[in-house]
Amino acid sequence: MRGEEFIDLKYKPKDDLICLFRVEPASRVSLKEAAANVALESSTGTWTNVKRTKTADKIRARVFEMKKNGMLKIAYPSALFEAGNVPQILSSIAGNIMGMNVVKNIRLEDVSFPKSILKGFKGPKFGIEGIRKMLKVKNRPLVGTIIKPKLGLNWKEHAKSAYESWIGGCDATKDDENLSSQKFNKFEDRLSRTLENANQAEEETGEKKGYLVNVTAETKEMMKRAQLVEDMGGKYVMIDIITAGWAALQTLREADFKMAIHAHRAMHAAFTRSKEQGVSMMVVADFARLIGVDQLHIGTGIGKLEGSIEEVEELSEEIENKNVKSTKLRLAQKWGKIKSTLSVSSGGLHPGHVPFLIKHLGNDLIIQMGGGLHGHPKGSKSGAMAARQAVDAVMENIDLKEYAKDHEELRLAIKKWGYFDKSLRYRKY
Ligand code: RUB
Ligand code: CA
Repeated sequence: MRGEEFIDLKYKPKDDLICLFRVEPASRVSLKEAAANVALESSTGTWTNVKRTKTADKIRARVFEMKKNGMLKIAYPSALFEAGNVPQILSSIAGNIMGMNVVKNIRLEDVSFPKSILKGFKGPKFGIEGIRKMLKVKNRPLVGTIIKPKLGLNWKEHAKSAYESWIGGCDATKDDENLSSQKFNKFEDRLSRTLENANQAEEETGEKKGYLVNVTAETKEMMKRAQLVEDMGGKYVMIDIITAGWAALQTLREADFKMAIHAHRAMHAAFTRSKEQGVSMMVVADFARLIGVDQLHIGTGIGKLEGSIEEVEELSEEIENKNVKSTKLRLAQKWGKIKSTLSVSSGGLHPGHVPFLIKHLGNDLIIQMGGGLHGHPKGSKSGAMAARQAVDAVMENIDLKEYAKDHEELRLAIKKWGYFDKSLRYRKY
């Protein structure tokens, strides 16, 4: 068989990047042939024999585990990669191979980085500890909101909504993924007024308040905007990591601003959603942590967007733990000096979900509610109060309905949307 040398079931990876693939061969193609083609096309081979140099031979990828169900582990010697270049790594391990005719379906489930690759990246600047210090919140989950309506507010309305959310109890308010600098809401205007309001809210509440301002734009423009946020004393920038691109994210992180990076993942589902084809969210999360985002959206398991709570739990471990254990669809990873990234649960959430989220994802979490906060019957400030009350109730181990007896904002929220009781049964108020 052509490409036989790319299969070596005795190979013991050392300084290799490891990929876990699930492969479904095309009809009349054996798994072995499909596996060899994945390894060769993603490293040093092509569709026909070409005389290989010694180096090309030495640094070829090797399939070192192959299961009947199509699960493959492939080792890529680190010499295949340029230090600190995520687009180059992804063009190898998630490039041409995603569309080869010899496979009907192929999904990159996970990757595990060797020390030599970890060394080429900064990782998160703040990490969970740094974020908690910056916002002066010791143990509880952080409460965040996405200003809604996502588009259509002018900068004054936007800043006012953020202010109300902060004084109601939010630690962080953020722009939505598709708000950047539209005619009705220019970046500079929104930024200065919203930061002013953050300062005012800090004075009034004695708490720290973060504004996660979306700097997503063409790379040079994005950097200009990020610089402006730093100059104006902002604590955070937010970036849509998939639509802006990995190189843009690297540029932002490498600039080493004093601010934390909040990563939104809009568009990830275009390639993560299918269980048969594409690249998993686990892989997105790995590269995001490696480059160095401090906070990453990982889903809810309960809200408006696809993804089971088990998947979300695994993602949370992947980005928060120092040492990650392997599971059916996950490879072990020792993160070494790379700090943790804080999990963000967001998308269709309201205060009634809080017991479920904390139970499954723990306290190291940002719980973000957009519609579930600004849609409160009494408006944004009451919505924020309800969100914070829900977190306080869970921290004090009190059922939301019980807590709502003397917390009117929470009562109105769970009356509108329902809630999880202490045994995690979903109930109507
Ligand atoms: C939140 C919202 C965010 C999603 C993104 O608004 O729409 O963009 O959280 O999804 P709302 P994910 O609270 O009104 O649903 O977090 O899964 O990447
Ligand atoms: Ca991994």
